[in-house]
Amino acid sequence: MDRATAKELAKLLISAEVDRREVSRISLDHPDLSVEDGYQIQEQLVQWKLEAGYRIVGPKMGLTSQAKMQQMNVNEPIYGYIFDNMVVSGQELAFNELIHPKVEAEIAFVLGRDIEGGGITGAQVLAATEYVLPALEIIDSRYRNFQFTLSDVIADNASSARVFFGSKLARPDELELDLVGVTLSINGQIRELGAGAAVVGHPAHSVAMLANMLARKGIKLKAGQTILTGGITGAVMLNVGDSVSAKFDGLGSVEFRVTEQKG
Ligand code: 0L1
Ligand code: MG
Repeated sequence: MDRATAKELAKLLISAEVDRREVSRISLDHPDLSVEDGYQIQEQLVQWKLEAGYRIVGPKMGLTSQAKMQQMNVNEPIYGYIFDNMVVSGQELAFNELIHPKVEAEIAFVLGRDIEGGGITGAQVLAATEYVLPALEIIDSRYRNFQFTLSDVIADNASSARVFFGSKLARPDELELDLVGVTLSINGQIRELGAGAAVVGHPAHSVAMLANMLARKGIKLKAGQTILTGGITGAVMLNVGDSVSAKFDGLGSVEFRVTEQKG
């Protein structure tokens, strides 16, 4: 795909996000859209956000569960980026800023040292990690009815929209992260549950895969970045008025309410 087309398609996705409007998936008009094309569009989208003054908090991994990978017929997760304006402070999610948000529970890693691939292992990731913390990621595909191909969703920055971080930080060696149990409740009812192992066997393995994928492009993970490792639970559709609460063994809880607009 040429640069001008990638830039044009990135602009379409950005305007969908800004105007809070669903668009048709790109692959309908571009049936040959490849994974490489998807990342090329994503790069243009990231560039646009950086030029608009937003700052990268860190990359995120998506499609890290067996179920999601099988559904998309892939054996490697995808990545996107979380920007500073996506991190919600407080405990309210403004519905009118989004299209059709879903929530999923994740563990985030904050790096104390750079990680430069390839051949990075989970053990190397744990050694480079300053702390881990619980998170609720809000995904909000810009595509109509969350319908997309793998290349489409890569172009759309892996559906990144918002994130709530919990306040409890832990050293990665304080917990067995694959065994951390998580429940995700909406309005007091458990809707999803899982354990850290749902994320490609271990959340640190997800970061190692990310480092190795980025290394192929000459990009490294940087000290200070906060990395979302992928959904431990399935993603649940949100509605105005919902009270969301996720409990993480050993990592406390993360909670928020869905409001019509910013309070
Ligand atoms: O964070 C994620 O796993 C989302 C990846 C994109 C797929 C989706 O929007 O469901
Ligand atoms: Mg996610």
